[in-house]
Amino acid sequence: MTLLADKIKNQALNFGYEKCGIIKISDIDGYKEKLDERIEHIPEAKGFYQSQYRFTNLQDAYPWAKSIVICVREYGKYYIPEHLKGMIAKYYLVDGRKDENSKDFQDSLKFEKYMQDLGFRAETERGFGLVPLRFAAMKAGLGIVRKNNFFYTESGSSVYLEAWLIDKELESIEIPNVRPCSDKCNLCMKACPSASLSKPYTMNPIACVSCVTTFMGRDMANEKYREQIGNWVYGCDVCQDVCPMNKNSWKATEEFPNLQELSEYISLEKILKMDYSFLEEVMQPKFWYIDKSSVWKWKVNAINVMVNNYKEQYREHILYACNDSNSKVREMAEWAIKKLNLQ
Ligand code: B12
Ligand code: SF4
Ligand code: SF4
Repeated sequence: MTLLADKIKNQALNFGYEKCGIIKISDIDGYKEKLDERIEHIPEAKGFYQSQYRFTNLQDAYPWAKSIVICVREYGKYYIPEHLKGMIAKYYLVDGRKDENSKDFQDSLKFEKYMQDLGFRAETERGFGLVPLRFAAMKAGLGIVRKNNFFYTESGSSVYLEAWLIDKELESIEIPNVRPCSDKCNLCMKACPSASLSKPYTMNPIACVSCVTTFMGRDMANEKYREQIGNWVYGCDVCQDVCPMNKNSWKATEEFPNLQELSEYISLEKILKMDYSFLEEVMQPKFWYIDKSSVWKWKVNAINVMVNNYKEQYREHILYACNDSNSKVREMAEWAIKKLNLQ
């Protein structure tokens, strides 16, 4: 490791990252093979994964870039409101990628500026990223990928990844110090509600509850995995929550900005009564996987959970949703009434 690579890594740790590595841009070449392999195993996911091929030609897309700085940051340090567990995936509740109030976001900006002040060109994208993040983190030796496809460090899988393309040739690679999955363990696969995780190291994004409740799910009443969604309104944590390698890894020692206040506005019943201005202006910027024009999905997803686990107290709320201003919500509510025989 050069002195400069060492300096960057140390600065990342000073800014709160758990780990930081640097790989050559050409180290990412093997990702195409992994993506092709995924599509070969799960042919129905071909359409979904088409856009991921943007990660396979980084040298053409960014001819100035020489290396990738890849960082790991823990989010298992945050307190999660009890009533939202099992309903909204934990990562999305404490997602600092675009939240200007979060220290994670501020530190990311500071770290980027630090690299730029060193005289580098350093670029990232604080959404889905510019590079295949798990692959880059594996190549940098910062941890390992487990059978549930998640990237783990010593702190488990409640870590997210961030990367910058830089125009300087540098390298900083570690040797991971994490025990692999035991040959016998299949707890994550057994627990996956929709069999998206049917085999080790692969998954079907179209069947994944996390995808169905965010990007997809435009016709929930006829959704193939509707019942398997269970109680999830947005995202899914099952294959991580059951993993023994995550046991006791959630520390909950810090508050994520504004989460406690916001959580008081969220429950299945409250979602059905939410104003569209609240959904668009407060919920959407935080939970940005559902775009502004699709915020009706929150209500449809909430009705689906009410149907999957019906309680008498939901009746009036489902009836109320029959008068929602959005036709998708009205249709879902009417479908629920028939399905549950409420009238
Ligand atoms: C597309 C995407 C999705 C899609 C599809 C997921 C998928 N697994 O392909 C959907 C919408 C379903 C999704 C959902 C979620 N996502 Co997502 N997603 C991404 C994204 C943008 C690209 C992933 C991708 O390229 N997939 C294609 C496959 C082929 O590549 P891969 O999974 O990255 O890596 C595999 C290969 O590299 C392979 N591999 C490489 N080398 C080797 C070597 C060996 C020996 C083996 C065995 C395997 C192997 O193993 C990896 C895992 O299979 C990344 C961000 C990014 N820029 O990378 C986030 C990312 C993967 N998502 C993330 C998260 C947290 C989630 C959710 C947990 C959120 C939630 N709680 O609901 C869910 C969980 C669903 C799930 N089971 O994956 C995190 C994962 C962090 C971590 N610790 O691993 C990432 C890295 C975002 C981030 N900034 O941190 N996601
Ligand atoms: S996130 Fe949920 S649905 Fe998706 S693979 Fe994991 S357990 Fe299965
Ligand atoms: S549940 Fe078992 S097989 Fe799955 S990732 Fe965890 S240790 Fe590996």
